[in-house]
Amino acid sequence: MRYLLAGESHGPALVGILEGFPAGLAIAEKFVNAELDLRRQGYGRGLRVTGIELDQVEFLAGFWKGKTLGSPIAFTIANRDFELRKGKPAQRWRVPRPGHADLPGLIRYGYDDCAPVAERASARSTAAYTAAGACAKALLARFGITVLSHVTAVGGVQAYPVEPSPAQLRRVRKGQVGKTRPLRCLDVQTEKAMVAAVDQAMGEGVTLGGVFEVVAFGVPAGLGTYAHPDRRLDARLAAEIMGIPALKAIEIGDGITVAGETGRTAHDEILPAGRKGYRRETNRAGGLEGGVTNGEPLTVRGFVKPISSQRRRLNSVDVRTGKAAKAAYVRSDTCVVPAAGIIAEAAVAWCLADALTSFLGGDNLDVMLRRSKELEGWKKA
Ligand code: EPS
Repeated sequence: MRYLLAGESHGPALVGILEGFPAGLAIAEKFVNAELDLRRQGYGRGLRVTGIELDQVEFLAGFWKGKTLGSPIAFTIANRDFELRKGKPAQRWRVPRPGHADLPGLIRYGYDDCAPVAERASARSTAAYTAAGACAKALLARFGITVLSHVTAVGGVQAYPVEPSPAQLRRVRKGQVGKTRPLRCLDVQTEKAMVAAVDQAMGEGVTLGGVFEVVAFGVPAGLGTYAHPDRRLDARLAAEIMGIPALKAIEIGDGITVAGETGRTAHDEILPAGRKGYRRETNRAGGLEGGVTNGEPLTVRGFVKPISSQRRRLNSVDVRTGKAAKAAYVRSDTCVVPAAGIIAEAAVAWCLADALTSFLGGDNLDVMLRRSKELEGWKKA
């Protein structure tokens, strides 16, 4: 499967073309819009996403009587900001923000202004990415695979590690719409401390990073391959998740922790289960061994930096004069960690849908479903 996305942050619309979906899949715009809504939410999001953008997807191609044709899907998401500005271009600015693509981007493309860089090097692009991931989720749902996320740290405030169930993650997901779980953290007390940390950061005009965890449930064993580095599922996941703006690191399973342990505790011992079956009592590998899924929940953590647009402007240089100046600030978010979790769900869903279509033959949904039934034992490790 492949995708191509385009669109500027303050241009008329974001657009996407998705290829490789099987024929016969229903994808409701309502479902995609609910995912887009979640991406806009979370405590500490800025005015643009909470007050201006509505993020409604419109499918333009790839469907016949409500189901995919197997041909490319095309969609668009309008930028309401563009209508409100009546198409007026974004302001020029010449003092790059440390941590942003502003400076390396203008060197790369030969601009004398940061605005054209920030038009594309903007988290606005992740709305289209989330829509692409939502389409992938619609496919995965037909095979009983669900991809969910939660926030485990904001600033220095960390939640106690847990192995969440799908029901728990669905609950924090729903809660967020009603603002009762504003950061989608599973632990209410920790979440209160996280909210206080965001309030403090807002007051000080700085931003906060953090950590989210994405868990995919119902993933069959045998997706991905160890055969070549770029086809390993862990490598594919790392590339997609690190492609999300503001991501600086990822961890699969307990990857970072086990680096400090011995081989005695680092692995998930294989136990017999029924006739020719296997089971594990731990999931330190995060559902992936050798770049191939092993039937356990797939678990990936993403580490998000504090975003670089902040009211407390850092030292920088005016690219026109070469003189010291304070970095530009317009309007922005204080904390994007829950949003990054939703975007990373899209990344995980996309990689899994790609691996699934390559395993089952991705042209026709009915054939894929029949094939997956034939491979019954395949579902569980
Ligand atoms: C962004 C800056 C803000 C964010 C934007 C990403 O936009 P603006 O400068 O227009 O207020 O709101 O994110 C989104 C619009 C979005 O949909 O996530 C940036 O500089 O990356």
